[in-house]
Amino acid sequence: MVGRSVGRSVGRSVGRSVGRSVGRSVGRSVGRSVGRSVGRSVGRSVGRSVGRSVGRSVGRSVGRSVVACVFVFVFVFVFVFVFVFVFVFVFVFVFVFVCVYVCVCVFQRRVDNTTDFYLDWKSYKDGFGDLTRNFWLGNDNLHAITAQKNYSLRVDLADFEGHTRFAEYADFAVANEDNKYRLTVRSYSGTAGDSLGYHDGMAFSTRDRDNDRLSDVSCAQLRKGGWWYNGCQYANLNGLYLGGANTATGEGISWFHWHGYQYSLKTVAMKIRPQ
Ligand SMILES: [Ca+2]
Repeated sequence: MVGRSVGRSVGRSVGRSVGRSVGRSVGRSVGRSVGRSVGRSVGRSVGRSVGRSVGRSVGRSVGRSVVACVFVFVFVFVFVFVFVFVFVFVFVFVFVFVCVYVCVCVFQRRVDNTTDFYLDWKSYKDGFGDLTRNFWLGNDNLHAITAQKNYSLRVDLADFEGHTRFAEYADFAVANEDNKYRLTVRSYSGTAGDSLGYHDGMAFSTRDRDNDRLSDVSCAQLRKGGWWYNGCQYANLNGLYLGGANTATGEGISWFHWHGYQYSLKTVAMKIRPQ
């Protein structure tokens, strides 16, 4: 009896102990496995969801920023373009209007060497420079103005020794581009001598358009200007700014009947007045 009782007691004790141990072990193992699996699954799901959400949000934000930048850039560009266009248009319109209907119009001026006048046909066609200093108003503008009515021309010259001279021509006109901006300049009077009359009837020439009377050379290239060259010139008011006496014969801003070919004048202004 005692043996059975002890055997049962030991058996139960051992069985419980083993059962608990095995149960705990299996429970932990299964728990960990299930926990990891569920954790991974939930983690992936939540990660994807959060990633998509953040990605969309960031994408939308960046997209909006890019669109805003492009919009601002286009707006500023259009604004600046329109502003400059309107400003230039109004300025030139007022200038030409004043020239045609009001008073004296300066269409060429030289005061220093800061502006290059050895330019091409297109530059002389459209005009260039700074209207407050050195400039050429443009051959199209010159034609548009002088085609309205009769104009006279006055040329004011100054040298580096403080002397001034002038030349006036009662008739002055410039033809259109189809006629190569041909010059009409007649009826001289003044103190500088008639150096421009030699150019009456001449077409305009530039470094890239040779319309002078010499077949073997380009006077514009030879004399470094844009002008109504004949064969070649007595006046070269769009020549190089060489600052007084020089050895570059005829390349400077020269007026032959006052200082000859080897003197580049200090200041020059060409003006027209409606008659
Ligand atoms: Ca030629």
